[in-house]
Amino acid sequence: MQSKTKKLLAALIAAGFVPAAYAADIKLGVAEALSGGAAQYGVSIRNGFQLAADEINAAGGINGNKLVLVVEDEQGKKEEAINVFKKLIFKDNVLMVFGPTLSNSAQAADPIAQAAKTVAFGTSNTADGITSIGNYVFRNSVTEADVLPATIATVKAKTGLKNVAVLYGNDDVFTKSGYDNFKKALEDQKIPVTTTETFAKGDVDFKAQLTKIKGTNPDAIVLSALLAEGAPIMVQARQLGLNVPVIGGNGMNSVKIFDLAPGGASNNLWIGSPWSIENKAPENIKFIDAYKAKFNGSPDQFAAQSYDAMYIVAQALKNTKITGELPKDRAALRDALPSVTWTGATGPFKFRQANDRAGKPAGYDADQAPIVSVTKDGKYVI
Ligand code: 1QQ
Repeated sequence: MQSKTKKLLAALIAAGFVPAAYAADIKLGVAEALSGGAAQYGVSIRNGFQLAADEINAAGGINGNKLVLVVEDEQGKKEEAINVFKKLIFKDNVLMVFGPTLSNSAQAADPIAQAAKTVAFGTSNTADGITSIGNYVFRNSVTEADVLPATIATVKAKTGLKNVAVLYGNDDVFTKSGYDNFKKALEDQKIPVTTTETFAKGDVDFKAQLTKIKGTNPDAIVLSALLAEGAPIMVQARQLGLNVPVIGGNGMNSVKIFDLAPGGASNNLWIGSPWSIENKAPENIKFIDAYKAKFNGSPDQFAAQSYDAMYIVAQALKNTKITGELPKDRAALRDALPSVTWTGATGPFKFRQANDRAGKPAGYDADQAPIVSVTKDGKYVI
């Protein structure tokens, strides 16, 4: 485009006469928890998106068009996720939205994207039912339903556990869904539960529940928690002399646990994930090296999944003709996404269609198998 025409177009966009999608930039919304307790995950997620978008742009963008991220902090709160989704979709006119960080927020905000026929792509939502919201809802995060049975089976095989105590947060979509799936997996694998205890978001003292658990002498603790509560739970369990394995879900799968539960308190934590820092596949080594160089620290699963998600969307965009008509472009991106396959930091990836509550086809889940790791001296090892 000649510079005069470019200037005129920029003026028309600024004055609101022409939607921004007419520009050659492809605007993608990023709605993640960048402050508050869930920022433990959200900052890594944002870093993964930035790294991938920078790499894609440096390699020529999408058919010559540049990816531009519009990043918003949804604070890990569902009301804020709703606000941010509305801003990105209706004011910023983004082509699609990545996020939000927590399933708790996704359950509230994704219906807005669905109603606006705009893709909502979660890279960290693992609760049941998120992709039942509708056919514009995608995720590449592997669900608790897919991960937890494998995690339990591995710990059983490796430690010979005979029974477990269960501890979960009963006021969060993810921690409750983790509990439901743990319960089912324990029943299916015929592992008795010695006691089931609960906590709520914001709790800081878990000694009452842990003392009760200790009294039942379990072989392991099954824990469905986010880091904000899960890390102090590990610290207090170890203080009480409860040194049994802790079996966690996605919320406990972060290198932040080593800082939040220091001095060995984080040892013997078992989690399942498609991503491991130990995976020596070339795509993963490239990702880890590039992440370290850009952010001066090691990546985690959350960064790996957002990094891969950006490439998955880039693949879909390469097969989408961007016309500048936003509703048309949003629908075209949705239609191009389900058939994308991609081998990235988390290994080979493809989508699997989910059903809604009535059993009709809805959104898309990740079709990926987990690897189970255990923490040892500040590392997740396979
Ligand atoms: C969810 C999760 C959290 C651990 C996201 C960071 O898996 O809320 O679904």
